[in-house]
Amino acid sequence: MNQPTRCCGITRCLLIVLFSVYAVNSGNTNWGNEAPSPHQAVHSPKPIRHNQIQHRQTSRAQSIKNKVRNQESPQNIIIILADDLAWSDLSCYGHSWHETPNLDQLAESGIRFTQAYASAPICSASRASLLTGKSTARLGFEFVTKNELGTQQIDQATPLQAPPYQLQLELNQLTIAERLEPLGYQSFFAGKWHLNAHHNGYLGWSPTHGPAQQGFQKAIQDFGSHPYGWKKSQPPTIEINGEYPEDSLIDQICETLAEQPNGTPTLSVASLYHVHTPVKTTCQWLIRKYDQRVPMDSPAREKRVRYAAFVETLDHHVGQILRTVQQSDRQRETIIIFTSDNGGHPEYTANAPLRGSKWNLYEGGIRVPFIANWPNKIAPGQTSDRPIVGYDLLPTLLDLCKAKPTDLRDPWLDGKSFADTLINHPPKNLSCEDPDRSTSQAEPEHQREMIWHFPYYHPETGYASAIEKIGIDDFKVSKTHPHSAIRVGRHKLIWFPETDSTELYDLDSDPSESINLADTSPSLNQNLRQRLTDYLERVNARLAIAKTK
Ligand SMILES: [Ca+2]
Repeated sequence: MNQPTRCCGITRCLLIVLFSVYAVNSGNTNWGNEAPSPHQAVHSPKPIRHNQIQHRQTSRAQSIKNKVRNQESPQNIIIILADDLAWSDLSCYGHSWHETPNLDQLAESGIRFTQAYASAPICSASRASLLTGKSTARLGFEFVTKNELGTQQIDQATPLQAPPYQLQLELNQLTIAERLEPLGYQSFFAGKWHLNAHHNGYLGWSPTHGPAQQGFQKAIQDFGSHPYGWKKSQPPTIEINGEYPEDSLIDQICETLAEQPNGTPTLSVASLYHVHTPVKTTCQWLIRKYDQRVPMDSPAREKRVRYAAFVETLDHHVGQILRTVQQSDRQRETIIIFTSDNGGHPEYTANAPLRGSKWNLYEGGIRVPFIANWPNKIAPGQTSDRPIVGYDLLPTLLDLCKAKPTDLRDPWLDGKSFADTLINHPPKNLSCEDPDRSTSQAEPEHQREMIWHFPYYHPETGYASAIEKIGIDDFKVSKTHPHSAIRVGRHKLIWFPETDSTELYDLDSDPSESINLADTSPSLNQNLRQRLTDYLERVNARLAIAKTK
């Protein structure tokens, strides 16, 4: 079996380890010294050499800060990451009964992408890719973290064996926080991490591979009002229209954003647990509201009523964050990115017109909402059909923050900057940019490759009873076989190693992936298959391999 590429030399590894130690030791130096509350697990700073480190950090940040300000880069970057939110779930993406006024407003005053993708159809892999700018194939991180090392065991005989589980994002991988730190940015992470082996309970942060070890100076672990945070009994229900339960995660995110000092460039990642299962709400008024709205003949109606309440709760939380930014005097210098880590859950939401769902590489599993808002730079009311993918975010932010062009051309990055679409929309203004600034200039957009790689089976429990065919709005979990995909221009090819077969779709004319062109367009099929194979070989991707007898 091939081993995943590991990209650093010894010197680079040492530097990264030293930086990680420094990041832990200097944690919380930027936004005050508040004591962690009982529900909060902040990575504590060690007191040694605290003042010295803080002084060095502050003076360095000050000099770079002035440079950043002069170049009109965003002083404040906020990434709001939803969990499992489907492409079609928001009202501004066409949902007919979900009410999402805050996200709709964010889109109306910024830009909304209609062909944005997550890097993976599943949590951990998608998040690892988003934070590093690398594909899951290159990272060798294609599935979700587990409690311990092992290999996938399925309750039905399968011809292939998936690669061993990956338990964490390795420390030698540079995250967005670590890439922005040399440009003077301080970083804050709150919420769902899911990039280490579960520690002290499901989704618990590890003391060795948590956000503090990956470049975030401040980090808050808290489940808030999501059912993950419920104790043994369900909290009291809320009957009054418009009232929501207290959410300690959102409160702490807002407090931190409000405390961020003017003049310090910051990156904040608000990684929210909604709308991931378990889909339970204490807001009875929302249940009543959507019980009136969801059509009586809707499949999975009861689940969809609860899910609608969940989506509106997510929107409420985003609204709290947006209001905090609006009430600060940093709003015009703040870029807000909103997206989801993977497609919608098949049992709870309709992904139509897209085929598939979370856990597979049809469009419903990977196409997600993506909104960007920056009052100073992004023209309001824009919509873009440019295909972008989660691993593009890191080079895009580096581009906006005026990283060196050589950093953007890092051969280990898979992402391409789409900064030109953000700040120069409509495209006629592209000539204002230095062509060396954006990597997207280096390759014609219609030739650009996007890659997804999922060499696993799913579900691990209940595979035998899962439905065989992946359709549109199944409202059931289906069997996912190992598969990989490539999109170039309007075409997408999916390769299934079990049968060494391919499916080829024209996404412009057939977004539902219903007409397989593999046999009728053999030349194109062969071309994309070869490009996918070449890429997987080039990055030494881990493959599902034949089982030994
Ligand atoms: Ca997810």
